[in-house]
Parts: sequence; structure tokens; C-alpha cells
Amino acid sequence: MKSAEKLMRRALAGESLPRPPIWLMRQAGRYLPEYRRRRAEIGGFLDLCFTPEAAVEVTLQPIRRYGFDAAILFSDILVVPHALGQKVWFEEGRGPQLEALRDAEDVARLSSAAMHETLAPVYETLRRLAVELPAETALIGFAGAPWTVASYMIEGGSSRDFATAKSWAYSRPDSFADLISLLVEATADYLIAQVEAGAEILQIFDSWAGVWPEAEFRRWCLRPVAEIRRRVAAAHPDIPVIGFPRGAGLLYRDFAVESGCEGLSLDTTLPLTWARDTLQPKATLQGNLDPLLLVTGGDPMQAAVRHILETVGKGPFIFNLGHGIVPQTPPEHVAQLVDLVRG
Ligand code: 1CP
Repeated sequence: MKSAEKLMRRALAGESLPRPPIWLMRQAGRYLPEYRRRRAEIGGFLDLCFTPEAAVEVTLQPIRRYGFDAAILFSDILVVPHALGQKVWFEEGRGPQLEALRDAEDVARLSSAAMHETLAPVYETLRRLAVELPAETALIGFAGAPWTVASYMIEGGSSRDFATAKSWAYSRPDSFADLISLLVEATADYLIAQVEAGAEILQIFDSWAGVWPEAEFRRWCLRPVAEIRRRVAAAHPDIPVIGFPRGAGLLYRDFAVESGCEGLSLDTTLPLTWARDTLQPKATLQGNLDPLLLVTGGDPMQAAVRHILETVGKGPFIFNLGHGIVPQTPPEHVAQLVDLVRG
């Protein structure tokens, strides 16, 4: 099947479909026993990302089980800092850890010179997926947005309040801007290379976009993503991009108008009638079931799914969660969700 004919691509082209396509953020991962087995065999998380045979396998696991309309490349947003020369490691149960950047000199030491070489296994994974996926399944490539990736680079891992990264941006905006520019350039090149390896759709995850006041949201989230989107379009005008400015609230509207993204992934908290009236005329919506309702299952999940389908399901729309699947999700609930949406 040609890319443009796949349900995901039709939805992103603005078509309203009789039933919405469905895929789930973090659809590969720890809630699946077959993922945990493969992960235990291979050892390190980055080894899993950089071993094409294994990364292809875990990408395909949820496709085999549930027949989602899209497969998302198995990798992580933090392969970019790794490829720029920063030390990144994953410890069981602790999440990602990085050797934190402290100042302008640390930023100046980063380099994209070896990036494509380091990321070559990711491109190989995409090439193999493009061959192995079922004909109707779209292949999604992705990257983190500059701000979200920068937050991990400065905080040295996950953060509750982003105090170190935000303070740097407020007190030393010039060196912070240098880091964001480097990430804009590297991320655009990385996404373009993913398309050349077979990605048919791209998603840009700005998971921590919701922590900024308006002016800083525009400067550090919206403008960098719009610049990446512009560069990808210049190289590959036919590839749609889904933006995910999680937590941006009313600023989702500015993002819809100015980012250039065809798709808008809605977080769990965004009011759906507002999204339908304000955002859906401008972009294909994706979302936004609470991942914890997928853990709960049963009537509460069914009622929420019905509400989403009734409000924004007429399209253009892609069914998804409002954030990634959590590890305690029962795999049977995912099967029930897929039946319900396709029902
Ligand atoms: O132990 C393990 O097996 C590692 C758990 C894990 C997995 C399965 C991590 C570490 N990353 C991933 C895969 C991953 N990460 C994918 C591909 C799988 C899929 O979607 O099916 C994708 C798209 C991501 C993206 C990602 N990584 C984001 C953006 C989306 C989001 O959830 O907000 C972020 C913020 C990360 C950082 C990261 N990597 C890993 C973890 C546990 C985290 C989150 C840490 C935190 O909450 O701060």
C-alpha cells in the first residue's frame, strides 16, 4: 500500500474517516511480557535501541498483538544527547541519567560531527521495519523537542520542577539559546535521516512544554519546533509531522497556528470541546485518553473512550492516549481499547 493511502496518513492529510486510526504512545515497553524478556536478554537499554534486530523485534511486538495502525520506531529521545557526545545511561528503576551540562563550555564541547555515525543503527532499524511491517501499517519516526531534550541534558535526568534548566534559561539566555540552536539543527537532520530510512510520519515530543510562561513557551518550545518543522518540509514536503506540546493549555492554539505541524497530540487535561472548536479546524487531533484509565479498564475506560469519539472522533482524528502507556497497564485492557475504538 502506498504511504498516502494508509489510514494514519489519510487522517493527517485532513480526511475524516469512518473509523479513526489508533496507535498508543509507548505502545512498546514494560507492560508487555515479551518486551521484558527481550530487554532482560540484551542488558542495557541503549543496547536495545542500537541493536537493529532487537529494536525491530520490540517495535513489532505491539503490532502483532493489537494490529495498531502505526508502529513507532523503538528508540528514545535521549539518543540525541548521546550522539552529541554527552554521557547518557539508564539504570533499572531510576529512569534516564546524564552527566549534566553546567555552563557554556559544556555546551561548546557538544558536537554533531559523529551524530549520523552513532545513530546509524537507528536508521538501519527503520530500513528493516519499512520492509517487515504489514502493508497497511504506517511507520512513525520521532525525536524529542529541543526544550524537553535540553531539560534532561541540564538536569542530568528527570526533574520535578526543572529549576536548574529554567534558571539557566532565565539567567544566561545566550548560552541556553546556543544549546537550543544546536538541538534544532541536530534534531532536524536526525528526523530528515529517519525519513530517508523509511519513516512515513514524524512525531516531536515536547513532554515538558507545560512548565513555561507564555513568552518562554514561544521562544523555547514553539519557535524551535516550528524551525525543525520548516527544515523537514524543505527536505521532504510530503511527510506529515505530529507535535506534542504537552501541558501547553491555551497555548495549544498558538502551536496549532504557528508550528506548521499537521497533527496535534492532545494531553490528557485538554478540554475536548475547546479542542474540537478551536484546534480541529487547523490540525488533525490525536489523543487523549488518560493512561491511568487504560490501567483501570472496564466502564470508566469505556465511558471516556465514548466521550472522546463523540466529541472529536468525526475527524480529522487519530485515537491515542494523552501520554505514554504506564508499565502497570494490563495488556488485555489494550486489546479491549482497540476493539472499542474499532467497534
Ligand atoms: O527500562 C526500560 O525498558 C526503559 C523504559 C523506556 C522505554 C520503553 C525508556 C526510558 N524509553 C523507552 C522507549 C521510548 N521512549 C519510546 C519508543 C517506544 C514506544 O513509544 O513504543 C519513545 C517514543 C520514547 C520517548 C520518550 N523518552 C519521551 C517522550 C514521550 C513521553 O513519554 O513523554 C521521554 C520524555 C523520554 C525519556 C525517558 N526515557 C526512558 C524513560 C523512562 C523516560 C521518561 C523519564 C521521565 O519521566 O522523566
